[in-house]
Amino acid sequence: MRIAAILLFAAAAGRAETGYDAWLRYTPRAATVPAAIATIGNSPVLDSARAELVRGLRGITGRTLRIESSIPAEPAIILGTLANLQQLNLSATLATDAYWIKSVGSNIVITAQNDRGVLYGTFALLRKIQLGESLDNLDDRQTPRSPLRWVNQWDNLDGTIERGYGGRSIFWDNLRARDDLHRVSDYGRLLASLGINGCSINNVNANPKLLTPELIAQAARIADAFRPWGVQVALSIDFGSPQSVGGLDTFDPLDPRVIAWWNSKVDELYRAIPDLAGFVLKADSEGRVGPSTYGRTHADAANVVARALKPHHGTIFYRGFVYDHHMDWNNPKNDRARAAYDNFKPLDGKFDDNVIIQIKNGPIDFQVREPVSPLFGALPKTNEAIELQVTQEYFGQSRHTVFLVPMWKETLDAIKSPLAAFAGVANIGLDDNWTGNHLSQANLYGYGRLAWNPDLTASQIVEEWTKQTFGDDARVVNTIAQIQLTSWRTYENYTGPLGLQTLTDITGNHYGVNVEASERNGWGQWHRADSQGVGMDRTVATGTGYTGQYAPPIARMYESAETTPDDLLLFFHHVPYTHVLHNGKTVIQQIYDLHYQGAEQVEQYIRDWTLLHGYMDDQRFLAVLEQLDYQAVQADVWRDAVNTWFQSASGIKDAAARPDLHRMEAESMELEGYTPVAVTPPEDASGGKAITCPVQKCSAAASITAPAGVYTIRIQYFDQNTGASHFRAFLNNQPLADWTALDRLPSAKLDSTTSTRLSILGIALKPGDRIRIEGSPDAREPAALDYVELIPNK
Ligand code: GCW
Repeated sequence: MRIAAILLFAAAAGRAETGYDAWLRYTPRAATVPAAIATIGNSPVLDSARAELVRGLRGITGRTLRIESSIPAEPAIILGTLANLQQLNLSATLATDAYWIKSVGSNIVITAQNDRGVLYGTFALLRKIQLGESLDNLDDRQTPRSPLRWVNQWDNLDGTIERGYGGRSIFWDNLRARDDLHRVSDYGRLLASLGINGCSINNVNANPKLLTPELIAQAARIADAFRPWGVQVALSIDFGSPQSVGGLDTFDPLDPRVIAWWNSKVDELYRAIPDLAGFVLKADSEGRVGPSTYGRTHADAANVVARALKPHHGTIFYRGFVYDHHMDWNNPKNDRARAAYDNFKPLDGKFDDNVIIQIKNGPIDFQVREPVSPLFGALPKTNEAIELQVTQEYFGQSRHTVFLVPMWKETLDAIKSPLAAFAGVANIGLDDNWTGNHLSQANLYGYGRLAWNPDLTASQIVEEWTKQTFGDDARVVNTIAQIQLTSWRTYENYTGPLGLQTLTDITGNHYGVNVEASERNGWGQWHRADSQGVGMDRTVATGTGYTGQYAPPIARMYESAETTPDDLLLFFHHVPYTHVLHNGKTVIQQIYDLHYQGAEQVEQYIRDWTLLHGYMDDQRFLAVLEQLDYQAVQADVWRDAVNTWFQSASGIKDAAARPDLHRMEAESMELEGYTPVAVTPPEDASGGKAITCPVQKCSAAASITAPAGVYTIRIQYFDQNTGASHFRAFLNNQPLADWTALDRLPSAKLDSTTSTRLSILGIALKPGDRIRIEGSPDAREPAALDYVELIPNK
């Protein structure tokens, strides 16, 4: 929270702008297009295409297209499948969902092999217009690289979303589909604009009830809402269903009764949802049941379901995310990264042709940086899908701006084998702007664009997205592109550089810092940092042997610390803190420096963003400013916590000179009522301590010793989710600020997750001035304070 900035800009707030339209805003611009539209053929999907074109061009040109049902004499935009446009003598062979936009005389023809392709072509034409591309002599044929491009919702039937940060589910509430499903249709439109053709509508940690008749009927309503946008519904299933909802005494995939049960259940589903796309299955993973119960293989499990789907042309995505989360951490040969390959490699060739193995981009679990999963390309006789996580579980959970496309690009560029499908764990919910943060919409956009064409570059994608979402003023486009394109590196710098993985609370909320949370437990996200060194030895020579899962040239590169890129050094090697990196710095100094650099980069984003005031609606401008401001605070918290932890573990001091922050620890101030408490883990609070107020009102005061000057006063406090404490700050007894701690931060504890601050800008101070803070607890939140810091104005 940044007091002066918010007040300054709030005064100028204008038209309400929620961000609901995402990248489909269709704002006015010059465009010369025919005045009529002719749609040849009839279907709900073609109706959507026509309606979208009318809506889009009305927004862009201010004119409403005249609607024709046959090709008129005057110029028109003509929509129809190749089969329906035979009179135009267009000869082409187009794959399913591919489209062709072609100038024919003064007409613009949008055609495809199927209606959905026509819809995709329509969105593509509107995108071209919004990007200001020329419409002369159009001849653009686009074919999606993979036939199946899905999003996975991790939505629970009660309306919560696992790892969802954009609000509650748009699909479910209270064990039913929502009564009002208009958000589902609107989401279908967003997905169609990207060429996404499938959506699994419930969490992979699946509630087996979904396969009961009552809920199948609910799922059918969702499928109806999506259908006009060409998005086919899929379901996440629980492998124990034959027993838990089917009433059998077994779910053994080779038992004839189980086989019969799946067959009849799938037939029942297709009666309710004739275009059901298929299933997603998480089995034998993180407590989900699977074939191992009966000593069967993943192929046995996948195939029993695949064979039931086969007559209906359905597909099963079987997740490769299978590992033991009770691994003995004392055994240095144990390695979670090996799991997917070890489990699936021996089964290559055993899966039916409508099974797709869905593999996360990296071998662990959506960490801030991982190498590419060695399973890609290792199953030449099996269909593979890549699973990308659009929702920012380990990436600041929509409170931090992290544009994931550059990371996905590195992975996709490294995968040389064909991908049968894309699966993206979506980041949307009921929030007005869908994703909880305006800039996080770009991740959904980028996922969809890459699923269609993985050769697009990150810059192309961010530029397209920005122009459509925020307009094409050069300052806006350059600033936003620059922030987005560097944001992954920035986040990595202040969370877990050098291949450490995200140093977050692995057993908790996956949000705040907790360097040791990954160790001494069975989850296997170990970095093995101790007093001597850091990193996981995954080499064949002395470690877990993981590097041997890669093809020889890659295996050789990772086998030696010398040839492993610094970004992944600690993922593959255990080294002393004094190990020298390719850039000449020691590992420990690099950890310190990158954390400072990352935090400073976020400060720079704020300065850059501030210059966009007036270049967009105030509502989105302010929302992003506030979000970046909060991110900067969290980046400092991360920086201080990680650096403190490594300093105490390694015993090696940070060699760089850091700016004097004039920090006053709360526990060293003059306290009335407030009591010092130890914070766990200690690195989460400055000096390892905070102060809490056990009574109705407490205060902490101190005299300033910093030289006279103008400062930003930062008050670092804790905002738990157990109440809304009230604070007041005074300078020489004059009121300075007054605020309530009611941000939505995902923790009830005093820790890095709840550590936040208020900044008061531009205050003239001189030695001897007194700062006093009053805190009043609320419910179970004790108005805790960490420190007060004075930042001199530059
Ligand atoms: O990253 C982990 C998440 C779980 C998730 C699991 C998975 C749906 O923390 O919340 O469960 O991955 O991908 O199955």
